[in-house]
Amino acid sequence: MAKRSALITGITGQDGSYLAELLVNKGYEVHGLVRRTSSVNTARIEHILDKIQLIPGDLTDESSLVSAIRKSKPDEIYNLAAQSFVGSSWSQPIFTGETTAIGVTRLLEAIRTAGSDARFYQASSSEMFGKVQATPQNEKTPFYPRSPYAVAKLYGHWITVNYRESFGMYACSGILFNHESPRRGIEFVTRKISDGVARIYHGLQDELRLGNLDSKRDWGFAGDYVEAMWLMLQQENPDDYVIGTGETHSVREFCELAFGAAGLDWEKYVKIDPRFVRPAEVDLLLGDASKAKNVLGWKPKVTFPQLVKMMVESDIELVARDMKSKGKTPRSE
Ligand code: NAP
Ligand code: F7E
Repeated sequence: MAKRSALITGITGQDGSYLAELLVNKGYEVHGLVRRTSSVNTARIEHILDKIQLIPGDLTDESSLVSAIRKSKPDEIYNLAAQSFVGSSWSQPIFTGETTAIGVTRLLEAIRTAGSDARFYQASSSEMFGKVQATPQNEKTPFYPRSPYAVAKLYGHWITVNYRESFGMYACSGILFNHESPRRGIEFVTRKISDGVARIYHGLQDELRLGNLDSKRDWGFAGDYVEAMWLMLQQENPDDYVIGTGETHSVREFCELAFGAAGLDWEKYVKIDPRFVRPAEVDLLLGDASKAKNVLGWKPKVTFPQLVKMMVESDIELVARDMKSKGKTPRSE
């Protein structure tokens, strides 16, 4: 039987790297769309570069998307590419809209132009619930986006639903709550904390500046969440699913556990800095993933304490390696 082919946009990102690993292990021919950058940014997929194929392209350039689809002939397309940092979406609202919102339509149109019958996954977000109208949030909860990023994701969600209903496409929107890992971008709060803890542990800095410690998130492990993406495209019918752990924790709790994992007291090091407080906040997110559990048979494996520990241990090791490479001595044990 011919190998199944998948095209992943955003393959250089956190989720793209885990999804590529998952699909390679399942025997897929994996293609990844990569945009032109002035320096190499394939660190997260370095270890599987010989098992995947990279295709140049950008969500702002539809012709490159048509070419990528013609070249990869995918059975499944995972649209993970986006300007994904909520904080930057206020300073770059138009770019965020171009990529995170209209980029979805460009990709859906490219599928039609290329005459492809690939199944389509759209990376939607719990940020769409924003100022939450009910708790916990499920597929029926009304949306109330609170940032240019969330507004853009809401457009991406509805255009996916609309192309499914208009053209009969197998298109799914996965409404994923926050998911983290040692590969998380450094600007997101969890990784900022685990990296900060590691630097403090090794004596490289003596404080960590953060914004709102009261906001609460439903944090899971990215490796568990890419499994749900794949499952959504293996069903008889396309549908939308909420993916979360069903637990919520504050940024403060994350700090407590993360500093604690390194034997440190967070209150001695964390300082509040208004620069990191957002113009509009999402106070509380808590996912109800019952539908995914019942229909897809999905549930998360990594617990919140395990996630925090995994991230802190990884950063302590990463910072130590970096120090050694610069001739500095990291703290031992
Ligand atoms: P990420 O680490 O920020 O990765 C984003 C990816 O998109 C990168 O590969 C980036 O490429 C690529 N990209 C950005 N602009 C592009 C463009 N114009 N054309 C082509 N590629 C472009 O994000 P992530 O955490 O893996 O998240 C994956 C997706 O899920 C995103 O759409 C995000 O918004 C969504 N999501 C994430 C979460 C979460 O908690 N992680 C939750 C819900 C939804 P470069 O490497 O070149 O920058
Ligand atoms: O913020 C608060 C901040 O940037 C989490 C993206 O993957 O998940 C992510 O979006 C919370 C917010 O993630 C700092 O105000 C406090 O309340 O880690 P974050 P996010 O905004 O929840 C969703 C589901 C996505 O879809 C997005 O793509 O932490 N916070 N102090 C801080 N946040 C940051 N970044 N930095 C701080 O210093």
